[in-house]
Amino acid sequence: MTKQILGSIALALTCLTAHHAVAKAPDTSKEYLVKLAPGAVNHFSTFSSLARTAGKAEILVGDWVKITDTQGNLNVHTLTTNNPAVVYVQPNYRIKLLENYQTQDQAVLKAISSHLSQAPQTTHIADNPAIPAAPEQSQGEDPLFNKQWGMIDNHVKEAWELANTKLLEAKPMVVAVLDTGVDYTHEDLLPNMWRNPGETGLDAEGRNKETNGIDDDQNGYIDDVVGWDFVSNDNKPYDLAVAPLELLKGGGNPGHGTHCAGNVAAAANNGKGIVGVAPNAKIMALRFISEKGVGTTSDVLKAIKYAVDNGALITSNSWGSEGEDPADQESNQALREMIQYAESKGTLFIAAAGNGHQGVGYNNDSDPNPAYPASYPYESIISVAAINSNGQLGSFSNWGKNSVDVAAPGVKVFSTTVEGKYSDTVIDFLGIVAHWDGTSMAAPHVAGAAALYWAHHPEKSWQEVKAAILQSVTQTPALQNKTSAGGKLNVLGLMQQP
Ligand SMILES: [Ca+2]
Ligand SMILES: [Ca+2]
Ligand SMILES: [Ca+2]
Repeated sequence: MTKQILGSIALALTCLTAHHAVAKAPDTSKEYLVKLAPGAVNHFSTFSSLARTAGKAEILVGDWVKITDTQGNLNVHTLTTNNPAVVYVQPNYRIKLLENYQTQDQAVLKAISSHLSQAPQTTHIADNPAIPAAPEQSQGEDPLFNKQWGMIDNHVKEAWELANTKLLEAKPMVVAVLDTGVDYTHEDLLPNMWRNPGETGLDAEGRNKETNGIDDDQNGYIDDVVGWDFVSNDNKPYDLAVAPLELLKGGGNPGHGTHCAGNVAAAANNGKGIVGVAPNAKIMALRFISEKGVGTTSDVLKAIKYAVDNGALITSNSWGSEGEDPADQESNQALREMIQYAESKGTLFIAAAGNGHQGVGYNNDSDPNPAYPASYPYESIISVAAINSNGQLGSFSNWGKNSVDVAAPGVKVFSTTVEGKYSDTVIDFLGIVAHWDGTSMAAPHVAGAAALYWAHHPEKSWQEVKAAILQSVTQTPALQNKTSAGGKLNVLGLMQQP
């Protein structure tokens, strides 16, 4: 069997395996997101009449409600005509991971079956572990730093030197990683997990707020210490992953969120593992994509709202909205409004530019073929393409002179992986090798860079932070007509900006 890089053919696989994915993923075909007139959410008669027609109604965020058609007789028309308070109706669009490692190669599938019958693979799915206490600070070189070509290329250590004294005193920036969850027990991530100040310490009766079963900060979430799991609706946003063979057979989550989180803010100089671009930042773990690699718009709305309302000024978004109609400017109106809400609160939205266009050929130019959410026309979005260690665009990476802003390391990226490990390889099995390749890997580098610079310049606005990132890029011919900034992320250059 010839070796192949599966990451680069993920696009074709997505296309071929669409019907399998539908069978395994949550069925959102009977779900609608409905926007009501201002205040109508609080009118019991409006809401109960909607619930009566539909079967099930859930208040989401703002004026948006999720309607589940349990009786099978609803459509956009019936929802709007029978309810004068309804302003807008849309599908509950599915959200997916940008990378897919599922194969349709019959020879490979046969080899997997044979292997599984001899040595059954357990998946990594386990009960969510408890959230450990924040550890004592340890010191020492990070032994795996030399495997992080992206950090070396960006001269992150020299960049930290420029800011050292000031950064030690700076208030840590909170970066929300909206993804499959994070292995918050990982030795190199645990020290930099966000600890919700409203849910730590002791309550009036001397109990630990982290575990007292009370929503101490009254934000609507009980004991939300490091973030929230919007899939299971609990306080343990652990990154449930599937084993490599299961990935090849059925797709799913390879531990995506944990890999992304490491490049944002893995602990530095702690004698362990790797470093993130912003080792002074804190990671807020918001899980809305399940172990199947799929999530919903309704859950990401709640996750973005949580991030913004609980102190994250930067969100890292390595995911795509599926099935939107580029010709319809309002297609996923609910998601658009939530990103505008985040912008109105002064938040930067860092988005992976996307890997190819959902199986439609190999035209990766996002200008004529927008990929969402990266291509939405909001200023607070920074859309990120992926480059390899030679500064060339990854063959899978989207680009766009007007619609993609900057490129960052996204081919064979080394980072933290689930169960306390580190790797640049997702699958190395039966002669098949797939590395951690993707614009998903590139976006967290930019999220980390934004956090590092912003902590150094807390007086700056999101507009100024974005401008500094784009102005400081290393210009290269390869990226000249492929990104609006014409170059690749340059963390050292960014920290030299005023
Ligand atoms: Ca709470
Ligand atoms: Ca509590
Ligand atoms: Ca480390």
